[in-house]
Amino acid sequence: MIKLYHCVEARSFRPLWALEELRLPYQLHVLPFPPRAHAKSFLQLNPLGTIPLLIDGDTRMTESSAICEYLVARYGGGERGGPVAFVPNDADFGRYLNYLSFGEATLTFPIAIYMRYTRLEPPQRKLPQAAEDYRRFFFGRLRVMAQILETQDYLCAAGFSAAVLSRMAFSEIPFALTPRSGILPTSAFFGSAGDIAAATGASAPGLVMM
Ligand SMILES: N[C@@H](CCC(=O)N[C@@H](CS)C(=O)NCC(=O)O)C(=O)O
Repeated sequence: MIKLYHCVEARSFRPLWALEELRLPYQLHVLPFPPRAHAKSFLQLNPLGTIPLLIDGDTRMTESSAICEYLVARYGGGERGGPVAFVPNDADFGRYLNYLSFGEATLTFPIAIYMRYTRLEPPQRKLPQAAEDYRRFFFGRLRVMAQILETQDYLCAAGFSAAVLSRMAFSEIPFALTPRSGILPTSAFFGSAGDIAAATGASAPGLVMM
């Protein structure tokens, strides 16, 4: 069975959401954050100490967006349904690849700085100015996606895809950070409320605490 190592409110949310969308059986290992400090045995499985870690037979992956693409390409389509699987000849293939990477490469960096210097660091190391600068930076970048979603329901016209799954990893962030309401049509961006509730982990099948 597929195994996913996950921390709450972290990038591993992306593959967790993908597994739920694909309705795949999986075993979820929820770790305290950061695992390198609070779950040291995890370093034997992933020397990077980062989550996600996905193990599927002999396949081991540690990049959240790539895992989403892997799961959809390998297990999507057919009767199982779930996110759209793109092939090189599809008109939106380039856009799909672009937004598959956009979440991690372009959106997560400013979010990570915001999170670190508002929440994770102790009071004496908090940096309100850096947090505010990168909060603004994040929304400047997000606007590109908002513009696409003004004219269509999903980032790729064909529908819900791993490009949507790769949006920023922290599920509460859009609500916590939105400086003005309505920047994104959230139903298109997030999938259904049921999918999100399932993907938060608490009621997921095969839950294992480690
Ligand atoms: N590019 C990787 C980054 C993985 C990553 O840095 N994950 C963070 C959590 S969001 C982590 O495990 N941090 C703990 C640490 O660095 O010790 C991905 O997209 O999965």
